Amino acid sequence: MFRFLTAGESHGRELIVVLDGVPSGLALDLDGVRRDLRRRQGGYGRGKRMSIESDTATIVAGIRHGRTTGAPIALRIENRDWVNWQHTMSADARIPDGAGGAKRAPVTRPRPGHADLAGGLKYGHEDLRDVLERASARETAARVAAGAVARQLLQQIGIRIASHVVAIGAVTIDAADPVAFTEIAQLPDDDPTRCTDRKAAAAMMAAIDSARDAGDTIGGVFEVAAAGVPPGLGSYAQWDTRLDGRLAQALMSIPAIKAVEVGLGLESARQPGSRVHDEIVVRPTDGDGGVPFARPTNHAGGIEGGVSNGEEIRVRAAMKPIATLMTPLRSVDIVTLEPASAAIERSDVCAVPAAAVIGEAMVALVLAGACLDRFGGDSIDDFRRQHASATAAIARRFTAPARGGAE
Ligand code: EPS
Repeated sequence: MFRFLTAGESHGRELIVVLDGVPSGLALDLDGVRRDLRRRQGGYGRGKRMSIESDTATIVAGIRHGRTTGAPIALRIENRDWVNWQHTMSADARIPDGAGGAKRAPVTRPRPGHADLAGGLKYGHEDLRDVLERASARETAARVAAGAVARQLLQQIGIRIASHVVAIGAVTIDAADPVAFTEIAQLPDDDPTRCTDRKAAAAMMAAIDSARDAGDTIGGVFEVAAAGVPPGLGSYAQWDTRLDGRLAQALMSIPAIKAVEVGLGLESARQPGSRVHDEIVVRPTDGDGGVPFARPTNHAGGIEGGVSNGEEIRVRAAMKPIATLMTPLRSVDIVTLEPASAAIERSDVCAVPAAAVIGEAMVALVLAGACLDRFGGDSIDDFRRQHASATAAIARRFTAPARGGAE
């Protein structure tokens, strides 16, 4: 079974991810992992923390001489900021906060919109730092490292994943049709907004500047696209095997995501069926090994009945504004029970471009799991062979000699 778990606090020593179920024999390109980690650190509106960190994954287990062995893969990402927090975050009962200098005050004024209050009520914490350290989006660096491995697995069977930002606050890209995959994939790694519409990108940066000037924060929407996805991933047979459901859960699990859309999404509720559903037309194959069907539109976002239909997968996620405001909202001190302004922690003004990269990782992880469910494979050669054979079997059904007759 393909699965992963992360551990680590925002200002702890390091983040760890264990990724289980990756076939043996995959040549892992660590530069690819580094590249995704660097992309996640970027984006206009990030705070000062990102100038401290320089995220790099170190392989701890599961790889020998550059290839996966089939054993669990463990990766660690150091928190460079740890040196400034080692007493506050010490695991050792004999080292109290303040042992190395000034003691950090406990966090007692929960930030509306953050996990602070709900987490404190649940786990009984008096210092809400015990909540925010793990609820922090810092954890997503570990997901991106795991996602980079999943991406490399998917590349073996021709699946590519890219993302772009479609809205920041009220600024939305000007595009009646979906932005082409090639255009999304061509965005430079260091693009500050990850937006393909240059005019909208400038307005997005201005909106982030205005939020910062007002001591406020701003959210937005990103889209993840996956090309080369074979038909037949996921299933309608059980609720928890539906691919759209699995993608929605994965995207919703990214901190601050409040809504997910597949394909036309919310708009499909406003339009009649004749405008929503993607017609099926005949495609001359000329022996190209593909299926003799085409879809002039892709409102379904590549998924019908919880099953991938061979079109590009298109999913969008809406991120709320970051919960730490430099001009804080009203809150209540959980110790004195007096009204108080919410705590101010160093934070980002906008992290939507970074969230788009995290969205790519989550989509890669879900698709890798769904591909392994469908094609199996203890080794990468098995995985590739079974993918090729399933693709050929679908095409064979529709070639002239087999059609209508017994095999
Ligand atoms: C975060 C607060 C900030 C962000 C952090 C998420 O961290 P700090 O409190 O250290 O300034 O930078 O995001 C990351 C560290 C990251 O790697 O994305 C929060 O409270 O969620």
